[in-house]
Amino acid sequence: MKRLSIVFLALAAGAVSESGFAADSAGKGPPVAMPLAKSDRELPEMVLYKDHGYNPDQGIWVVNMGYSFIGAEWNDTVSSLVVVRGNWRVCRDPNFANCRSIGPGAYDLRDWSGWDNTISSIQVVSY
Ligand SMILES: [Ca+2]
Repeated sequence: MKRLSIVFLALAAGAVSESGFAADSAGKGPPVAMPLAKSDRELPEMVLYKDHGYNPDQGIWVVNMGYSFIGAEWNDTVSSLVVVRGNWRVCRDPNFANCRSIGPGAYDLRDWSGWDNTISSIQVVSY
């Protein structure tokens, strides 16, 4: 009974989601399944920026997993990104629709016609 109360209080406080994952204050969707990391390997990593030119001033988010929806705080706001590790899909619509595949590198979305401030979902493809 005591343990149940603690879980209930944690849920009520928003400290954990019902699935047991730590809740994200930005209200992003649940993590999407991806290959498990081997112990001798680092996780895939992508860094999202709201500004062009990898400027962290207006927002920076380091991600290590996919999201079928990147959340209201980040939806349609990404203007540049850096893939540190892994091959990813970045998508203009939620649920991985209208995507392009990218590998490690730095990308200013002004260079992709019509992509600035459109990304809504991201997915790790391989790493
Ligand atoms: Ca979008």
